[in-house]
Amino acid sequence: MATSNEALKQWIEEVAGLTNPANVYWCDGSEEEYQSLISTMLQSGDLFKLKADTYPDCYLHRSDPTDVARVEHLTFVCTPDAADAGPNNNWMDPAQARDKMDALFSGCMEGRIMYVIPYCMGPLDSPYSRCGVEVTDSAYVVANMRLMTRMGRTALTRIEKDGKFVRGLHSTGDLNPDRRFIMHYPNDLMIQSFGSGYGGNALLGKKCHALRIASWQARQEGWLAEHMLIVEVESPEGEKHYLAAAFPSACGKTNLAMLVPPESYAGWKVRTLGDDIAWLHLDDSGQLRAINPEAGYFGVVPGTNEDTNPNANKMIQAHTIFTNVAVTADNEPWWEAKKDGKPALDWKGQPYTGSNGPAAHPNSRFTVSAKQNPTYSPLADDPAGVPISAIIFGGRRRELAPLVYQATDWKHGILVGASVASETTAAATGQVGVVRRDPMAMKPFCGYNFADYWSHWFSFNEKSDKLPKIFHVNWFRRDQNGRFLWPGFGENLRVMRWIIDRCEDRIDAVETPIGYLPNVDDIDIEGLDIEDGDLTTLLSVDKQGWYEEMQTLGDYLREYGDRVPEELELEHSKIMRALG
Ligand code: GTP
Ligand code: SPV
Ligand code: MN
Repeated sequence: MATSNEALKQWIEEVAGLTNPANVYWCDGSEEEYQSLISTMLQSGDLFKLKADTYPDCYLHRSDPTDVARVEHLTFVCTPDAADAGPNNNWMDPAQARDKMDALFSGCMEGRIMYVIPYCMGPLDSPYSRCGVEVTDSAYVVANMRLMTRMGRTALTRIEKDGKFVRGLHSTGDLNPDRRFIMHYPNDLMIQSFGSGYGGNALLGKKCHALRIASWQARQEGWLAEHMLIVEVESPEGEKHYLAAAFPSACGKTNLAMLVPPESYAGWKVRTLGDDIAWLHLDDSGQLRAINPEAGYFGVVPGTNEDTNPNANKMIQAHTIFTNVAVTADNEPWWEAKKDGKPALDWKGQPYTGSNGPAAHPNSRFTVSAKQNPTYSPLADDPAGVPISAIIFGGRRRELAPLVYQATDWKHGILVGASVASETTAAATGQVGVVRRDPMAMKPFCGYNFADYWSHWFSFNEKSDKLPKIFHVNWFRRDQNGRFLWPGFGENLRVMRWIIDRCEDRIDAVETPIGYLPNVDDIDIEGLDIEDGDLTTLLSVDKQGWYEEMQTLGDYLREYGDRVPEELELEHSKIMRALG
């Protein structure tokens, strides 16, 4: 496949010169191509075929046991001035990073095929979409990119029309964790990733492009690239709302985006627009609109079953690539909380004994086309995106954060977003269960200084008087015995209903120092199995606890020095005063 884009042609020649592959292959994105990649990987042992009767066209990939999650400590933003990357990112001088990476890439594809993947993030015909080209030596990456993005010939046509594209160079290298780096050069719209074959490290359209590079572009161009799901909620009366929610990794986006209404919510419909990333633009009328740049899901497997997420459970029964799950004796995939079968081999392919940790890796994932989702909304392909009524922030907090509260206005909402803190999860390497600051759920993904990012959020206040209302939720409150106080999953619709009623000004709320909370009677618990007093606990504000929380937030904001917008400091001191 040739291209009329000279810059692309030249870059591919340059990269081939550096990496020295046996072959250069331009991906066309066809089904035949996908199936032929699958055959190659079945032969090479990169994939295992799962039981075809029950899991047709499903495969298992076992990644290297040292390569099972994002590596935040090896991920860098390379801007000429370190201050532009900010304290929220690892930084390296771009020239130094280039030298380091070029040395790693030199000759690294010898004897391998170099795949060229043109891809489009967002509907092919949307003015909000942006393209990229990923060059990789991993057939697994190509197959995943086919499920996750609009890739191949159609994307190349758009690139030739746009002229502009993000360059991403990836090699699995020798998977040595000491030679693993994920570098971003926002000024050059370029990514270099070496030494990992896993998810967010290797599928460069996702976190590297659609969040880190896109957030940088978005600031320059006046839009937002966020770690948010997009979901449609339709009431029995036919009233539709679109909500965008930012939760940190493995904190419930996929589940909320695919929610199935509880029995007592007959007539309510929930449809999925996106489960991980939203690009948000103001239209000419000042309405914030969202597109999902992705075309598939790379979702957490453990915990998925017919009760927690029946849609996902159905969705991953065909045409799915599983990464790092266990298998049963008759070759069905298996993971913790799965209701049938039992594990024979664990995620490493070793006999499962029960004494060697979980059978499926806690960050095992499914890759599947969004079209497989039984509640897929065709509006995900609408070039104009959908109008957003509410932005919801949330985290995984066993203490303090109430079930839901509302910011008093956009500016306060930015403080609420900036104050997100959450227990770490298996989505990134490192300790699990430690509360850390994760502003707007973007800590690992904002491609520039958070202080500048908050200023950018404030700039929207001057551009529109129709901005969405902002909320904060927490599905993960627990009692002293570790029991979840809120049933979560499908029941979260009850909270979304309150949020929608607030957006429509149909319902009043309790004013507290941290924002508006629901009257206890206004969260519908009909048909819900919840213990007396739990809802009251979930909807109360611990003033002393919040005062301390706001103090630590103040310390955190001070790490960003003079660049922190004055408006944010003002919002912070308002809350401190109200609590003090
Ligand atoms: P990334 O893909 O890493 O960005 O994660 P995500 O935010 O899409 O997380 P996901 O929806 O996959 O949820 C991760 C884990 O949280 C799974 O194990 C779920 O079972 C669990 N989870 C999701 N929603 C809820 C909830 O409402 N309550 C409880 N208790 N657990 C939940
Ligand atoms: C996340 O960690 O937030 C993910 C998975 O969505 S990955 O693509 O690996 O980043
Ligand atoms: Mn994510």
